[in-house]
Amino acid sequence: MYYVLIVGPAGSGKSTLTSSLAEWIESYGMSVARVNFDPAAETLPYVPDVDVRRYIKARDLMIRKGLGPNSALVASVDMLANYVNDIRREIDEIRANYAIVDMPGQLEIIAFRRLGPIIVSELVRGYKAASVFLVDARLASSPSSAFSMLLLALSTLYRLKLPQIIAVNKIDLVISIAPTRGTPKAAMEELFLFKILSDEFSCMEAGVKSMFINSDVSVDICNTLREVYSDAVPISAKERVGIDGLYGLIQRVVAGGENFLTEEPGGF
Ligand SMILES: Nc1nc2c(ncn2[C@@H]2O[C@H](COP(=O)(O)OP(=O)(O)OP(=O)(O)O)[C@@H](O)[C@H]2O)c(=O)[nH]1
Ligand SMILES: [Mg+2]
Repeated sequence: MYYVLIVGPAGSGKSTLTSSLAEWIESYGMSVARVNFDPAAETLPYVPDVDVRRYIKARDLMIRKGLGPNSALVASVDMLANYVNDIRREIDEIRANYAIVDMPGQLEIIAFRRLGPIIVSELVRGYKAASVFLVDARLASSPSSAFSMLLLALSTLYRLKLPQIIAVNKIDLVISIAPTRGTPKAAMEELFLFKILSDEFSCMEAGVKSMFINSDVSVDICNTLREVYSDAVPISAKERVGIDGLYGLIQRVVAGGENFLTEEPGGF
């Protein structure tokens, strides 16, 4: 089994992608465990096979302890540390080819608080795992937001220490994805984030365009980002566009590009 953790800022499309990626993988004959790891989720666009709300619900903590929504989520993720082994066991029992984990809405709680990375490493211990970091396409178009999203992804990488794939989601909101009028490829030409990572575009130009910070600093950051990230993949989780490209990258990271079923027939 391979773990794929879907992370990203609030509202970036993690739950929607969990649903569409799982369906895509299943349509190719592989099995998937859909794991809701968000104790604050109210409704989900998929039926979870494993659901952390069975152990902790943020809403219950709000009522029982009189907490606000943010502190209830913080407390509930901290409390999940006590249940990681149970959750792992539940996932193991499904014996799926992939476990897709829909991480909590607030990135900060899983990536930047003390227990988040400990919970994540315990969850995936012993398995190959990758994370997909989602960026909303509307935050990938201007230089300042594109730099800040890539730096957020980088700081998440530092904390979670899992191979990371950057997916720019909701491209349907910034480009036409109608088959006759454009493809996900077109997103790459329109969105600055792809230019930062593309060797066809000079970091010099990226630096000048970001203006606010000393341009030498931006050029250095651009070069550093290119050393860490060779690519990003444009997708629309909602319209199910680009999921094949995303799966290809996931497969490359966790299975060295080999199709899962041909590599490990038993699923384990
Ligand atoms: N247009 C468009 N909307 C999308 C896409 N993916 C997700 N959305 C919408 O964005 C909103 C948030 O999507 P979710 O999947 O709930 O995002 P999330 O990251 O799980 O949200 P939280 O868990 O609350 O942080 C919903 O209204 C989705 O329908 C997409 O590819 N295109
Ligand atoms: Mg969600």
